[in-house]
Amino acid sequence: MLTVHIDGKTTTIPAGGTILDAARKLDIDIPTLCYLNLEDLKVNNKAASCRICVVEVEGRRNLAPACATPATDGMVVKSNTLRVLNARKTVLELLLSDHPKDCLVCAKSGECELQDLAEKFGIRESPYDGGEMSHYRKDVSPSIIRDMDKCIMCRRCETMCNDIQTCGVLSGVNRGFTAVVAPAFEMNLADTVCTNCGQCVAVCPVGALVENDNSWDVVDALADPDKVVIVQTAPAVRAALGEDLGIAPGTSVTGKMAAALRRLGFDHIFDTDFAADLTIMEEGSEFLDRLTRYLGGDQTAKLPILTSCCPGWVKFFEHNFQDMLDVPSTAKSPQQMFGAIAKTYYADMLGIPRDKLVVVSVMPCLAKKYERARPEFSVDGNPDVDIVISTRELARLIKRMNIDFASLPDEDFDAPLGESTGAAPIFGVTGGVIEAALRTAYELATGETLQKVDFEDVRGMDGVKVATVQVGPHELRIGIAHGLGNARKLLNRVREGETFHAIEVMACPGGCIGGGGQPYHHGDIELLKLRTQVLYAEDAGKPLRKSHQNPYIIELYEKFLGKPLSEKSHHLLHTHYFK
Ligand code: HC0
Ligand code: SF4
Repeated sequence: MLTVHIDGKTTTIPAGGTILDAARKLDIDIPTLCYLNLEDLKVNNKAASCRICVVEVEGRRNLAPACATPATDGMVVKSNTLRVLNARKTVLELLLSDHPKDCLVCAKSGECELQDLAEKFGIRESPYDGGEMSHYRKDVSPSIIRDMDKCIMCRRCETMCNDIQTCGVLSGVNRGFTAVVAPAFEMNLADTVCTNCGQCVAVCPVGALVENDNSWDVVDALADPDKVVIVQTAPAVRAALGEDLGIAPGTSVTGKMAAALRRLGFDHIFDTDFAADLTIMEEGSEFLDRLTRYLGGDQTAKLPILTSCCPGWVKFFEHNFQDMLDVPSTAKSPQQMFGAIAKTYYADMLGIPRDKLVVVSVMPCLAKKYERARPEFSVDGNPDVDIVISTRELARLIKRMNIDFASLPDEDFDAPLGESTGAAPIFGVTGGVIEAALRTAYELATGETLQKVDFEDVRGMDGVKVATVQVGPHELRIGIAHGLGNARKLLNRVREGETFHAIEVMACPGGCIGGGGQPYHHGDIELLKLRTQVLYAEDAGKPLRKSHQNPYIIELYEKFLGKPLSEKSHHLLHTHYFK
């Protein structure tokens, strides 16, 4: 252990730690911008490029960056001298000299770490203004807007994309004022292998990477008297929406969210959780079909089945595992199943044509904006899902409409597409989709009632989990990964011949609760755990906890689909993948 003294306080940290580690242990606030070290998620941005964290170290002539300077035993550090303060002010003035001043209309305004520091340091103008400034074209993908004039070269996005997601899309290019982080050959994001996971957006400290905001499209739809506008909310939204609306983290806001959506003017308030139950019916049946054929010696039955509900993951395997495109489940995601059922079954119930119905999704995810725009999810140019907004965008809409969220009563979703079992909310947590599938697969395979519905072995925040589950006479080997780098590791194990029967992958840390469209979590693993608890508690509190028990799903099959994997189900609820 090393003993470190900072500003007259003393602490000990393990060898290899930095001055910043010691300061944080002492609750001494040293500002950072490029720093991003999330131990639990194995994220470590080593750029040390911004220099805002400089401190004085006794015995050294130059100021030292606290984030990148290893602590030594007995080190004496001063973090709050006038020299330090002046150096940090100069760093900020230089950063601002090459940064647009359009905070009034910046998507990150109010949540921008550079803006916060400029305010804290009382910067009102920069003496370095007036020189050259970079001007970079805006790059707009269905999910993400890159406004590189605002890039401060902290490289947090690059670390996230390359080291954690292993997508390799982003790297630093150019020099001087034109230096930015960009795809190879400065291509548009939409033309690259970007998965739209949004994890670069989740860690960008400024407004250089933001979501493609569709909230005004929702307002336009709601204002159109010729349209019936319905909304579905993803499982993970309810676990985090309150954070942006003044409610303590870890509080379920399911009822208030339904009430707010009703106040916003949606005609019917539905739930993606309904479609999560439907997904289990289709994906679970597909799994049992493949398993039965596989065990019977059918060489064409592909195992492990891979979950296919996360669109970032789907695009990732389409790019990186082209030899395995027949392995994922063909089931569409719950978002897309909801859209397909809404524009057929439900439009018929209402007696309206599909193009009179507008389906809006609220998602924790930016890739869902890309997913809804995939051409295979449209009929004659009319998409199954019309508009996707993120959790953050919904919070903004609620504020914009002057809805006092905290004082709303708890209200229910509408029937029939708003009812769900406990198996559905846990979709939003890593391990949850496979747990939900196991509950149903067990009962369908054995004909017995599952006594203990909690599959503890598939829960938890480890990047890759492997569990063995007994289903009747079969011992099933289950793999689970969250984060695309972890998914790559797991799939490479499959390629090398390791036996798995089913694998769940979610692109984002912790699953959808850590999605790129959620309130910024700043890598706070404790916050992610609180969100997780909300969803497990919602599951535990439901009277029905297995998807096949959902009475509205049973009715949907009786009245419309026939049975899982029927011709109609295949047509509406299954998809295919592209090289
Ligand atoms: Fe998810 Fe989903 S669980 S991907 O994370 O499967 O976005 O919350 O909506 O579609 O249900 C996201 C969350 C969903 C879908 C569901 C799945
Ligand atoms: Fe990389 Fe994901 Fe960002 Fe695309 S969205 S650039 S894959 S981190």
